[in-house]
Amino acid sequence: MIAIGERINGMFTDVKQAIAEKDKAVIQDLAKRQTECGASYLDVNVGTAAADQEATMAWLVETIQETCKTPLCLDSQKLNVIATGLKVADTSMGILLNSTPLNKKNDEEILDKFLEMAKSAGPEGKIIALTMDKNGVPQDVDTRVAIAAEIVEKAMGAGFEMHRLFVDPIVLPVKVPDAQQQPNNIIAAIGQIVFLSDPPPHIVVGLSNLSQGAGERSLINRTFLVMAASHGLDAAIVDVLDDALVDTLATGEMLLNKQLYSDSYLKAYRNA
Ligand code: THG
Repeated sequence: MIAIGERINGMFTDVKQAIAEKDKAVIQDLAKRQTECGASYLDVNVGTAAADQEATMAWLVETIQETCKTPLCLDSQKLNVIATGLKVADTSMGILLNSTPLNKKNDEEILDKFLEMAKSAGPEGKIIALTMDKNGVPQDVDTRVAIAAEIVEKAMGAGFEMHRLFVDPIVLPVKVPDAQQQPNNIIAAIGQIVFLSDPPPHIVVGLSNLSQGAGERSLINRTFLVMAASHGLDAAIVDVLDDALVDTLATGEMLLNKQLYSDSYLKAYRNA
């Protein structure tokens, strides 16, 4: 599983405050701890409170890079904010641009722009594309898979290799009324997306969305994570600082024969 550390996100009160006070230590501590806990990428999201989102993205990227070399996952709904992050990011170890829908009402070419930006970042430039289009976020399995198929086709047409494409079927809070069918739909969609191409694209979710507002957050997150992993999910934006979640993931991957069993498999997973 490719773990993308979720914690450097202005949605969290400590990060929001650190951004407001330009407190580098809080951000750098989160960057280091998530890296130690096995994050392959660090998600960087300025949140909604920042007055100047572009300047905040640049500050976060530079602040993180002063302390570690972990590749970044630039996370914004705004193309200009991602573009600003990309300008100051060290892309030599890789970069993930998060995220684009298939298309937008006011921007039919948004996916093509993301593909071009990722290509300009070198061979390890990658993107996350949401199974979402100008009509919004689909709730059913078939539309999710159909949009994923169009994303895969466009990426292939642009000569963008599948290992550089992450498809995100979009996880929503299970607590929302009438949303309880969604986790199962997402798992069904994942099971089909893996057959869209050979090799398939990566499949990623923002896991913590699932449990927003719920009581048993960590339990809900880690249970869904292993269920989805058994159907082909191979990446996730997660709280890598959650030990129970990482242990469950390690156990799931061992049972799926993706990690070798030994009596010390939990330790081995963390050291890998
Ligand atoms: N897909 C993609 N990118 C994403 C998401 C996605 N990026 C953002 C988000 N979703 C994934 N990251 C988070 C980070 C935090 C939370 C949820 C998802 C979260 N935060 C607490 C809350 O809202 O309750 C913050 C409260 C606090 O502790 O301060 O739940 O789906 N591609």
